[in-house]
Formats: sequence, structure tokens, C-alpha cells
Amino acid sequence: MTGDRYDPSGHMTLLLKSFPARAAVWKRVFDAEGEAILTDPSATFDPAEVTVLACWVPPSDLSVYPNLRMVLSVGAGVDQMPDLPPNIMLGRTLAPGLNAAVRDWLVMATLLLHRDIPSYVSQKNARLWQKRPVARTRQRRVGVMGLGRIGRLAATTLAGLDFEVMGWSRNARQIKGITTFSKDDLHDMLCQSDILICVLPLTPDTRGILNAELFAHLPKGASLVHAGRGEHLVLDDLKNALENGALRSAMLDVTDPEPLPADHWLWADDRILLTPHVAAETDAEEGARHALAVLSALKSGLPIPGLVDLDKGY
Ligand code: NDP
Ligand code: OXD
Repeated sequence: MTGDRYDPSGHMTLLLKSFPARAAVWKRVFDAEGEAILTDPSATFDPAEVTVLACWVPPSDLSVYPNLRMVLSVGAGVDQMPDLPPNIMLGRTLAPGLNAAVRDWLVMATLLLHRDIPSYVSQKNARLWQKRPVARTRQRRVGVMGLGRIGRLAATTLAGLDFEVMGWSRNARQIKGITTFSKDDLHDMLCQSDILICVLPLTPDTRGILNAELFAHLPKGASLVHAGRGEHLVLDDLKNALENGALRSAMLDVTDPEPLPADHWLWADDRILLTPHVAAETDAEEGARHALAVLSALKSGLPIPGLVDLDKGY
């Protein structure tokens, strides 16, 4: 092996497959803690040393790493991961800074739609100075699909801004100041959601969940905020919902496909605000510290932070 630290004493070694800037940060953080890391997959090393592989997407043949115990997503999502052999665990990165960044984006998007900014963008383009009634947050009901680390943070922040906030999750959750709904009660939340936020993980249960049937349950003229995954949203149904007035506006951070082709209708539709999957990005230092916590748990047999439940898919 060349270049990276090599630990022949049986310690766990993490192989990071990522871009050089992230690799440099992880190497510095691991070196400071005296932990073994390989950051150059093209270097020569003994694949038997690799016990954890950190990456966005792993190579197709994992059998080259006979002692691999875990694949760790460097992001919050794991929907991009292929099915792994049953003896290999799957983890996701937990990073408070990433959760906070998505929370910021969701709150920003909600406020933009609450204050009807898409209409003012159109008016600006038409050089039209025309006032609309100023909406109050306490008169706006917001439904949050997904009450995980990010959804909870967004829900409580929005409640702090006086929005009337509801949230929906698989299991019943109790969150102070939020009206919560679980699995089969989605429609009860939808029919009261003037602004609907989606921050669900992408799983077989949630793929295509933002569709015509769901939009039909919203109050007429509702708005959609979406930072989950592009595949949650059926874009043809979004278009129809905007046309038939079921929806008034939307702000999207994720699309299917990504990047969005230059000739896609979304670009030209004034009712849509769009950002290119930038609600958050895992900070390299935070990611490295999470990976260290994973290694420590693996060594000590303690619960592994961010371990994915493969039955649930998140
Ligand atoms: P968590 O795993 O912490 O929470 C997921 C939430 O979704 C939980 O409340 C869970 O319910 C709920 N959920 C999952 N499946 C269902 C279902 N079938 N029906 C109802 N509720 C369901 O995830 P995070 O909050 O950390 O992240 C959520 C997603 O946000 C990520 O998977 C990723 O897709 C997206 N994301 C987007 C980013 C961006 O830049 N746009 C950045 C980071 C994340 P329960 O509580 O009962 O388990
Ligand atoms: C993630 C993302 O999952 O950036 O980390 O969407």
C-alpha cells in the first residue's frame, strides 16, 4: 500500500471513496485521532484491511473486501445505495449541521410561498408594482411529511414563527406544539395543510407519494415545499395540479432526474421556485467525526449511530 496509513495490527480500517477535498479533511481528522483511514482507492493496499467503506455509492463488486462489515453513506440518505450482501451493514451520516441547513431551507421555502414570492417574481419580470394582502403566519397551516431529525427541527422552528404546524410519520410521535398524525391518518393532515412540506426518506412506501391523489386532498390552492428526493414527486401530477388550481405554487430542491434537463417545463414555470439539491451538504469534518463514532461503536459493540433498518429502508 502507498500513501495512506496502514495498520497491520488488526485495527479497523476505513476506506473513503470521495472527492479529494473531503478526503483531505477526513485524513486530518482520522490522523489526529490515530485511526486508520485509506483515502486513495487507486493506491495499492490489502483489501482485506478494509472493514468500513464510506462513500455515496459503493463499487458493484464488494467481494473484493472480504472483511467489510459496513457501508457508510457520506450523506443523510441511503436510497442511492444498491442492495448489499446480508453480512454487510448499512449506515447513514448523522450530522447536526446538515439537519440545521435543511431546516433553514425548509423554513425559507415555507416563508417564500407563504408570502407568495413566486407571484412577486412574475410581477418583477413584468415590471408590475402591485400589492397583495399581507398574510399572517398564525393564519397559515403547515403539514410536515416526515418527523425525523430534519422534519422535527423544521416543524418546531415553524411553530416558533407562529405557523400552525402539523406533522406526519410512520409511528405516532409526540412533539410539543405540533399536532401529529401517523401512518393511516395522512389525509386528516393533508386536508388542513395550506403549505405541505415533504422531507421523507425515499423508500418503496414513499416513492411517488406526492401525486394527484395526494394533491386532491389538500385545500384548493395549497403550496408544496419539497426537499426529500425527486422520486417522491410525480412531476406530471404536479403540472396538472398547478393547472387545475389544486396547487398554487411549489419550491423544490430535488427533482427526477437530477440535474434537470435544460428543456424541462419546471424551469419556465413562474409558479415554481427551484434550487439544485443544495438544501444541505454534509460538512466534511462532521462526516469524519460521525465515521469515527461509527468505528468506535463497531469496536465496542455499542449501538451504531445512523445504522439503517433495512426492513424500513431508512
Ligand atoms: P429520519 O430517518 O430521521 O426521519 C425520517 C422520517 O420519515 C421519520 O419521521 C419517519 O417516520 C418518516 N417516514 C419514513 N417512511 C415513512 C412512511 N412510509 N410513512 C410515514 N412516515 C415515514 O430522516 P431525516 O429527517 O434525517 O432525513 C429525511 C430525508 O431528507 C432523507 O432521507 C433525504 O431523502 C432528505 N434529505 C435531503 C437533503 C437535501 O439536501 N435536499 C439533505 C438531507 C436529507 P418514523 O419517525 O415513524 O420512523
Ligand atoms: C443527503 C443529501 O442525503 O444531500 O445528504 O440529500
